[in-house]
Amino acid sequence: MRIAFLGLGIMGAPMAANLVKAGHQVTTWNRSPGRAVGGAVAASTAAAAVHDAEVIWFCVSDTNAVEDVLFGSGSVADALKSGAIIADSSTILPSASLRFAQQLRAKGIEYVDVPVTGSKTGAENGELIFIVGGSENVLEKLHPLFAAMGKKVVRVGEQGKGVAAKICMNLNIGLIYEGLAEGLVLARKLGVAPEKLSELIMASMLRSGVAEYKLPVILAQDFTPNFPLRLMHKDLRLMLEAAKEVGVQLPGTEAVEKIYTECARNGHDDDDYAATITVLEKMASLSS
Ligand code: NA7
Repeated sequence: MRIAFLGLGIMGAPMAANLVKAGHQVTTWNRSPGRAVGGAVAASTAAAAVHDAEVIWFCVSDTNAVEDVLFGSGSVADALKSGAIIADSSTILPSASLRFAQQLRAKGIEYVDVPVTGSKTGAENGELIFIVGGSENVLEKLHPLFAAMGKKVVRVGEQGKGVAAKICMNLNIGLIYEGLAEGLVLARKLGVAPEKLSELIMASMLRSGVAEYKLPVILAQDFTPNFPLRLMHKDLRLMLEAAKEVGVQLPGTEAVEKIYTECARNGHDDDDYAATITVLEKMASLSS
């Protein structure tokens, strides 16, 4: 298939590389020049990347970035032919996703939300889980591409439901991780070694995917970003905004968002979100 891949960040670059590996004709574009994917053609503008594509895959930071690329100067929407499919893996506000789809449908362009879970490692290994929203008909056409980049596709419902489910999943990840981090900080302050608490967590019902993935990171104090804190912070804000739109209170999420604001102030934006523990440690006067 002829694919334009827009956004070669931590997730986008390995996803595009896996499409090339699967034999697709990939043209890439990234806002800042100098990012390339072996075997793909690099275009100098988004409009040039998409003009001949059957599928346009987005993987950019946030709602504003998607809107900019779709409808801003050098608009992708204007460069596309009727019948093109846009698959958006960016995690954005669900109501904005619905709005984009409506605007594009008026031009004969399908827009489906296909956010992912699995972090950098999942993207590199082609083991992402796609959490998708859109008509079965359109999604069916994307199956060879999902297969090239992921290990599972879950259709949540119509357009917009994929990204809605995604932010609810990240709500869980963000809050579970913060519970883990706070437990470890209090334990240390009470004289319990983090290694001992980790052993107990993994042997008991507290064991979870989040614990399994993040405990080694905490013990090694290695906060190289798999999922940068700034993006989880963006998602926490999305959860709060989406909740406000539908009249839901999220007091736990509000509390966690405040910790992320403190982390941003402490210069942790580009660390992995696991680095929130370092700020909790600092607040507890513990050395890292
Ligand atoms: P990264 O590594 O922060 O990459 C973000 C990408 O988005 C990168 O290519 C950026 O280009 C691009 N970007 C950001 N703002 C814009 C605007 N305004 N216009 C065009 N392109 C833009 O994020 P990840 O790859 O980890 O994650 C991508 C999405 O998946 C995100 O929604 C996550 O929550 C899930 P740059 O190189 O900065 O010019």
